[in-house]
Amino acid sequence: MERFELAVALVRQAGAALRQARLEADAVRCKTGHQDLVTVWDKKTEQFLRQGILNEFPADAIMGEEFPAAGDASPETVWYIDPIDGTTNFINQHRNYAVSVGCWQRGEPLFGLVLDVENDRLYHARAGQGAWCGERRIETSRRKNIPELLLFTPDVIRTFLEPGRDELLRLARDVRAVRSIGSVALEICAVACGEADLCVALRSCPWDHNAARVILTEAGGAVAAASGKPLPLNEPCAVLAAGSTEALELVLERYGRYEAPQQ
Ligand code: 2AM
Ligand code: CA
Repeated sequence: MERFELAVALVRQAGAALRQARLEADAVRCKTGHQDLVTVWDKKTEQFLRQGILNEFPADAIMGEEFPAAGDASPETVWYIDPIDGTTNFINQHRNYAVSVGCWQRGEPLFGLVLDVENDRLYHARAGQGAWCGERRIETSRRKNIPELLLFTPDVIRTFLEPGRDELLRLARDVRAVRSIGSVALEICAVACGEADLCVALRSCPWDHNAARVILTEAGGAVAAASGKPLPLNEPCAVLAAGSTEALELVLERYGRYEAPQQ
């Protein structure tokens, strides 16, 4: 089986298990604080995905959220996996969470998969072959008139209301509306399918955005670091995603380049 087919099968199986999952109160733990959570299901699902990948492709490296990076120091093929993107939603809502799996080879994207688990919607893209939601081809909205844009962010308070966010707050006031799902992967996919026009995620990790960025760029969109620099592959970064390169550049030009403070 090829990597893409394997990934689709694993992600679908993981989604089916998560839909059945019921959380016991003691199955939730705080990681860095009360807003950064992990459940037994995050760990179980990541283990399941890792096992499935490494059984077939033992030389591949995996960067996932819940376990230390595995594999070669300079591997040819790297997988970025987030077993549950939107863990808070998984716990409190049991919807609006995703399984995210991206795969890159020699620094170039191979494919990205983001499963909106409860809606059973699989966003997928292979490099050079367009972006899809299930059987449906998707593309970005192409809107670039700022007052018409819908902006998604996974964390409204940190994005707009912390010190040093004046320009981002001005952007929030100038766009048509701000919405939050609480899952970076699903918010970037919302831009990919034209349901949103911009996404600003100031604390995003490679497993949060690398699968979705392939889907977005295949759908005609663009991503960059919020500083305007290219979005790195292997480091946490403040992410700006838009429906087109033009829209991305317009936002950077009018609202400045946001340099994330050192963590
Ligand atoms: P998670 O659910 O996988 O943790 C909203 O909280 C979004 O930001 C989610 O996509 C969430 O991913 C991500 N997120 C939460 N805490 C984070 C952290 N400490 N660093 C980076 N991303 C985080
Ligand atoms: Ca996660």
